[in-house]
Amino acid sequence: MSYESLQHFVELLEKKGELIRISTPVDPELEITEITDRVSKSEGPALLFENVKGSNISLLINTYGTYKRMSLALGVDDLEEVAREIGSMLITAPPEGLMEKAKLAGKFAKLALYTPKKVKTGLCKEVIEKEPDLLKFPLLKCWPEDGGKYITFPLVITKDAEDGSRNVGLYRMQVYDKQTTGMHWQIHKTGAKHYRKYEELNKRMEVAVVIGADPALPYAASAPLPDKIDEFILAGFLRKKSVELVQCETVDLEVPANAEIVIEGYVDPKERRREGPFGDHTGYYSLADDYPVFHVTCITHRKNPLYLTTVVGPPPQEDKYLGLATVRLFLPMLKMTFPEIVDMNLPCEGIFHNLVIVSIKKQFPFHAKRLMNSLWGMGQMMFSKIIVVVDEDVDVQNPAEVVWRATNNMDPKRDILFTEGPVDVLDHASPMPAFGSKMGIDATKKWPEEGFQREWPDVLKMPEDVKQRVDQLWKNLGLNGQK
Ligand SMILES: [Mn+2]
Repeated sequence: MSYESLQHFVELLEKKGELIRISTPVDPELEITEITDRVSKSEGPALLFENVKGSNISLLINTYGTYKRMSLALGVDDLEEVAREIGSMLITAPPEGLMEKAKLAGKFAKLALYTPKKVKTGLCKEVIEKEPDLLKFPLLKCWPEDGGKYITFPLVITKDAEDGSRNVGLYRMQVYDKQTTGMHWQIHKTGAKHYRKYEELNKRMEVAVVIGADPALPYAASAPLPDKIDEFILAGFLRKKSVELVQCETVDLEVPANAEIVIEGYVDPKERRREGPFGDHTGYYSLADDYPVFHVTCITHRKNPLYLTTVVGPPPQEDKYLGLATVRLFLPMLKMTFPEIVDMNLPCEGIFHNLVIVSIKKQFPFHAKRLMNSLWGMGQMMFSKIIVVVDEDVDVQNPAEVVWRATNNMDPKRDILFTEGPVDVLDHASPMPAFGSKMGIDATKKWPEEGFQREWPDVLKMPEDVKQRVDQLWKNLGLNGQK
């Protein structure tokens, strides 16, 4: 199902008891972070702050902060419904005949149904300000050593200078004054690639920034799509209805008609300004550095807009569920390339890319090492610092089981593989920024063909019939209340 706007989603959350309105005055400097941190760590509700000091605009946070709300944001009761649908669009074996090929093409053609539609006007045009002032919004200063106030959940829209392909990315924006912010696109991000082309052409790049829209949109912007795939098509597919776009006032870009707030402007080539530090999703400060500068030319918004924001910090935080959704939704696609993959877990405590645990149905000797190398060569999986590969019968969603099984099954000298390459820009331990080493751990059962000459023992397992007999006996054992 699709939501007409973020406020429509808020109404639904409120009906379901998934949102609390807070009318007590609170300070956007640190206080909202501390409140949200406590609530998100206890899997609490979305929070709508109606009385943020220094602003007349309400602030929405922890919107996606549980599995249930993440699912609701994509219009389903359980994310796995979306994963199954994506899986059914894909196939695990190449099509054999013409009929299969036609069917497959038909399934992908469904995506074309969800290309964005241009409309004349929308909610985001209710107020148009040509003398824009960013400081009227309830901007957060999240952590004590932060370089200033930040827009933390902006959808940053840019277009490729050559082919016009659109990108929607999430890059934090440090607000310097009423009409100037930083633009923190890291070197590997598509926004930065677009900007590099404009710099080569020595041309100004137009940018539009959306704050708050149908909840499928911010999720789509967070998803690791290939460069040329429009995030708005993914959003349309997720909400089962094309995203409606309107033309901006001062730049040649389109934005979602139902957006709460739109900030239009440009980034000049070569201009840089100190940005940061910022309390980041690693749970550490990312250091100050020089980044491009965004100049605001116009702000449009709904009459009573909601300011959507988030905080990141020591995990778990709200971003846990955005990351989780990505793992579940993208797993069917990964399985198409690697049918040996059974399941995958990127624990939020591993900041997603620091630790990847993957289970496989091992098909040939050294299969685990082959998979590690493949993953390090794939899109954003290249940032994986540690990849642990286990056999299919290990539940990767249970970290305790992974520790038990993986550490038993490995001989460090034989089973650890080191490699080097680009690492996440936020990695503070790598010897150089954005470059460092990665480690793979083959924790699968070792085969004779892999040079393992000893006997490999079975893992302990109680037969199902014994378990069932004990279930029957249970009430007579006087162990009520015990598991
Ligand atoms: Mn993209």
